Amino acid sequence: MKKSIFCLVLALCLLPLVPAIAQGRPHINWYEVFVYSYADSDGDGHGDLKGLMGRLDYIQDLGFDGLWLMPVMPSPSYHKYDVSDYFDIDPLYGSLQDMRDLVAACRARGIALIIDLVLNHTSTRHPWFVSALAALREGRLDEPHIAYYHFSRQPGGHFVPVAGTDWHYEEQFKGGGMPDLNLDNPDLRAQIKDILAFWLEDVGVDGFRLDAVTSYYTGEDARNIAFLRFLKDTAQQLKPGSFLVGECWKGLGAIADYYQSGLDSFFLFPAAQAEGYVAASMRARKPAATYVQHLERVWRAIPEGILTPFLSNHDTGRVVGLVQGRQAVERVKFAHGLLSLLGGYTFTYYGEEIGMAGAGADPNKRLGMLWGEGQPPTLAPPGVTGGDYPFPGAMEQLADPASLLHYIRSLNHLRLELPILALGQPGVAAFTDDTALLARELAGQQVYIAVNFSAREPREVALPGPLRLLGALDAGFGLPAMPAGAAGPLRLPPYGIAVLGPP
Ligand SMILES: [Ca+2]
Ligand SMILES: [Ca+2]
Repeated sequence: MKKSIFCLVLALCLLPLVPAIAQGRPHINWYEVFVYSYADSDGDGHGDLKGLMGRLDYIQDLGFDGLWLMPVMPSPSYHKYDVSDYFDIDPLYGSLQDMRDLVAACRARGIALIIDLVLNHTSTRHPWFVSALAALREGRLDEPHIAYYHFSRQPGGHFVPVAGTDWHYEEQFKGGGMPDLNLDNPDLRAQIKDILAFWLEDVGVDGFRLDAVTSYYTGEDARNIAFLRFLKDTAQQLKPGSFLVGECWKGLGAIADYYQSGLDSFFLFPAAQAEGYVAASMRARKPAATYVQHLERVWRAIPEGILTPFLSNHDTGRVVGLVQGRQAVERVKFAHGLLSLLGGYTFTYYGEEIGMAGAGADPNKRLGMLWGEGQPPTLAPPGVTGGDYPFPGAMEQLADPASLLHYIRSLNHLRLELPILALGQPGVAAFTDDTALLARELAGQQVYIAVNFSAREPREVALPGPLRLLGALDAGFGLPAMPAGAAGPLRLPPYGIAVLGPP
């Protein structure tokens, strides 16, 4: 066994880790829901807030204690990433009262609720933009909303002509009907404060997932970070302990820099997708050694911030495709297990718990949740060209203890029982080509996590002393066997993961 240098670092500088959510316990197992495709309460074929509310027992039973809703504000698009009113709920999803009811129902279950906040751009249908265009066409250049956007007479790469005028507007997500906002405008900043106050105080959500944070000021990381600090400070003043997580779709170094903003966390994009840490390590010739290298790089780059690892979201291919799991569900299970070993807040995209498949065009990744027992999913989003359901629906998987759903449920509950897995200071005790013994330390307590990366062979892992089995995950090959006397070695089945603590 090679000793990792990281265990030395771990021993020398164990810092107390302060959870990011100040009020109450931190929420560590997050579930991303596309309301449009989740659960329909009124029979119109589209998901809605009341439908989601009817599934909160399911979400809670799966061990999720945080919920991220993709945009719920009025918008002309099906995905709603182009907002036309920041102070309401899209009528397809329900009403503000439904949202307040959902907030209360989540709170009663101990589930934190955050919503997508899209501030880089609005819809072209937003009244601010409509007023600005009308004024430009009439030559009223002092109309205040013109300064909410970036209008120019110079055509350029990301500038789109305004019909009937010689003006152009900035649009970073070109062709989407999404004009970029001028986030320096003081009146707009005041509006943004009002938006945060409305959702945090009046509606009562627990925070935001901040969309496209590197596009606020494209190519200007320092200004993006400063704007994020403004958002975090504003949210903190309005509602201490509110949770803000940012979409910084960049490499590890850039993500680490963005933690300077004071935001609670950033999605760890390098862990996700087919080339990410998890899927790439599973394909590697020396999977454990490869994974440990990734872990140590991440922990060095972001030594104090809490990570937000995920495997897939609404913009990426689903996990089944990332790990060739269609004929080998144990690969999908192990990928979820491995992800959680990064530590931090894990985010699971709806439908991953049943192994839904979808890649390529965005709508393929956003199909209706399959509840099963003969219930049809919600209507497919416009533009679907693929995606399917390789495994049974949620109700069938709930009844099968060997299902993918039950693996994720066990994983989430293990993290809830042992928050040290998510929030502890991480380290690597030892590793071989295909086994690893990881460590977590929090408030003077220590646990070890033993992992067998082999897909076919059982492996033995030497233990540093007598330990007790605290929990284990069975990917389909059985549970680990604890040796007599508890001093090791521990025998792990293929893809086995065991958590061990002091005897
Ligand atoms: Ca509906
Ligand atoms: Ca922008």
